[in-house]
Amino acid sequence: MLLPILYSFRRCPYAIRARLALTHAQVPLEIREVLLRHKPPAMLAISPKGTVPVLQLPDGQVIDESLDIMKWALQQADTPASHALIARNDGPFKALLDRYKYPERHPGQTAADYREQAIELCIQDLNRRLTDSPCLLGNQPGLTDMAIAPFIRQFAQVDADWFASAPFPALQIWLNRFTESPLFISVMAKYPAWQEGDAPIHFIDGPGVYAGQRQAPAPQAADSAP
Ligand SMILES: N[C@@H](CCC(=O)N[C@@H](CS)C(=O)NCC(=O)O)C(=O)O
Repeated sequence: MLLPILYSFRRCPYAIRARLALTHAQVPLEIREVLLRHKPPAMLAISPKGTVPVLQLPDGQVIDESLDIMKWALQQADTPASHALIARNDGPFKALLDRYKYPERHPGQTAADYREQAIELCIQDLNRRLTDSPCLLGNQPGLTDMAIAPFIRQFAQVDADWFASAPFPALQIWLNRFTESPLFISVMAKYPAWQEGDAPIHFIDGPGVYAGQRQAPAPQAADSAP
């Protein structure tokens, strides 16, 4: 059976959210782990912009934006509320996150300055929303939580001690619940980089999240995805 193929990079927050949605929806697929410094020609041939994730469907259709992959997997359009939160995350918050992670690439302000701006823009508001309900748009985690959580995880990891003692209890609980969930743990399994001619690795192999080849995820070190 021809399966969709997902070009992915384990630590990339965009690829993480695509894998979350595909796994949540139990879409059987083949996963190809990509080294960003050696992108496979097969991937560049179908998506010359060269970002991961890229999903290639058996009919040849290519979806190369993580949010579009999520919407395809969940067969769901985002609501206006969800759209606003995700746009803020992917736009100005991601820009501040990059500055907070790599202040040396953005001289002029300190990491603490960038962190403060991220708090005012986004972190405070997410914490307030999560004080009102356990997930961003209600009681159940959905597209919005899956789209945003990988980026808040990176924000928390920049200075884990600081984050653990920061005054955002509802956000901390939400993030812990997310990173400890079987869904998140399953999508963080490690795979060797894919090379042309490799036997397919079935990421989701029929019903059930835990495919045969899946290795137990390694303990998390601080990630430094781009
Ligand atoms: N808007 C894209 C962004 C994807 C993206 O920027 N992915 C990064 C990895 S986290 C990437 O592939 N960068 C290309 C590179 O580093 O060469 C999406 O949502 O899918």
